[in-house]
Amino acid sequence: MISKLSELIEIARNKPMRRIAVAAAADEEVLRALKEAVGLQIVHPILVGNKREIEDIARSINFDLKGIETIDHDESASVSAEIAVSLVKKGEADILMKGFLSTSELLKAVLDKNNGIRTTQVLSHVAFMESPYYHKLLGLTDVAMNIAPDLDTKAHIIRNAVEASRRLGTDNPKVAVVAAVETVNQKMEATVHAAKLRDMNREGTLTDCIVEGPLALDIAIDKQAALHKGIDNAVAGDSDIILVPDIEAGNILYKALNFLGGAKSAAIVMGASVPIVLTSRADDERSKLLSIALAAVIR
Ligand code: COD
Repeated sequence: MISKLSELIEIARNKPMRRIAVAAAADEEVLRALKEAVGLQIVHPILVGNKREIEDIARSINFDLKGIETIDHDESASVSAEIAVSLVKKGEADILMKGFLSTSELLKAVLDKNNGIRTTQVLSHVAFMESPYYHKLLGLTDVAMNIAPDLDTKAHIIRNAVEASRRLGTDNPKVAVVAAVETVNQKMEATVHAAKLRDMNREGTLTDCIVEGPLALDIAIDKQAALHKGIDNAVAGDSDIILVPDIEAGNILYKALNFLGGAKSAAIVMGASVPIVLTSRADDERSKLLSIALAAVIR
């Protein structure tokens, strides 16, 4: 398993260069990250959006667009998303990336029954966090796509994160299904789901990982806290993946780690025909670059 997100860049550089279709590409942070990724020979972009705006931004950041295709259009961002998705569908791009448009606008184009790039799988977001207070990378899922997943969807979200971890070198990752407490309380759905997911793992319907839950976050990541509470299992204090109860809890945890916890992150959406780079405005240029590298490695 890689232990630092910067290793993603080295691994991606040793893989064939990936073609990345960027929807609504007229975004300075996105173009800055792409400029670096192109310089490192990780990706070859196809930029979709208003060509004049893209060129103006590129000029202002000294990003030489020579040899880079721009698909010019003047319509809305959702049209940009449709064009970028169609490039993937036609086999002309290996990765999809979000530019200056909302997450849901891009995902709607991805999920479109006729023109989208869904597979039979559930799509879900997984972020890998590098925190100065944790001894290894920590996968967080799903903090950006599935709003209030039911039990079955949570099982799929775990499978996607397990697959992402496997591709980064961790077989049989330890999955903590987090909640507010360690005991099942029928009034707290997260605890009920956690116990069922743990049972599914024990029964062999959720495989290639070790699932424990419900666990409070401190128990999931801190061995001393776990032992203090008398909890001693393989996952407690050593989680590889945290499954959050819903998008609200997840998004707040993700942003708290980034903005208050000094963490770095790389994130993608799994489960479509190609990885999707779905960074948000809150993510800095480095995190966007790391996410591009993650997508290139996972692809
Ligand atoms: N995986 C596979 N298929 C899906 C998924 C999924 N995760 N979600 C929906 N579908 C399918 C449904 O089965 C259905 O066939 C079709 O897509 C439409 O489903 P709806 O009507 O439930 O979905 P939408 O289009 O209203 O919304 C899907 C979004 C992904 C846009 C929605 O869940 C969403 O807005 N998520 C939050 C995105 C966001 O704002 N993130 C912010 C964090 S930065």
